[in-house]
Amino acid sequence: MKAYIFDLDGVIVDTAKFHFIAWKKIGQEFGFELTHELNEQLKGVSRVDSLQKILNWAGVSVSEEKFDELATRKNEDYLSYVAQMNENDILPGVKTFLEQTKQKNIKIALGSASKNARPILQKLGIISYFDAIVDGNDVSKAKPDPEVFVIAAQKLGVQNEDCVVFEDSEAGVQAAKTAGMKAIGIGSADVLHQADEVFSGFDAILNQ
Ligand code: B16
Ligand code: MG
Repeated sequence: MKAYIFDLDGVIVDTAKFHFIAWKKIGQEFGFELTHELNEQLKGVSRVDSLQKILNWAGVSVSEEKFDELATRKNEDYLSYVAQMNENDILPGVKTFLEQTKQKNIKIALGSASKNARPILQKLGIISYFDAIVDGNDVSKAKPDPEVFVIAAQKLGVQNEDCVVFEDSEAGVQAAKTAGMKAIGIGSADVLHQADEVFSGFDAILNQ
């Protein structure tokens, strides 16, 4: 394998819990309680598509203006949690794994749906590991469409079949498989059944 493509939220850093808290608050404004189970369907999904799903679950429709206001407010709330993060919030084993990947001359890319990916990597002090970054600002089609990973492979100059994707979301695993890449699930095999292999985290990969 020539390249590793990493998802951000839930793989490199546990920002997934901040997305959950912020979306839960938005749902409550419409009397809807977001559960952990339904939240799985929001992982890896763009901000706009996530809000649309929540409004559908809540059984409400809003004006375009209100929709934009809700998406903006959710992001501001999310960023207030992100602002408190530092290097210690990088998930266990990730930095060592990135270091070992560099030493093996395997290329490294980020393939994230988040529009906040670059500032988060900067804040965590690990942006310099990445040979290419593709995030929510660079794609027109959200996961499970493979676009984000296909662009990452192109930017790295490698074939799709030479890439391994590390993903915590169902949508992301599906995107990787559609792109013809190997998908390593980070999380639970019950949720990520389409992945080629599933690990609880990078510590588990390093210890295998
Ligand atoms: P933002 P990933 C995804 O990031 C998250 O999993 C998903 O929950 C979020 O809605 C999406 O980014 C958009 O994030 O609001 O920051 O643009 O997992 O693809 O790294
Ligand atoms: Mg993710």
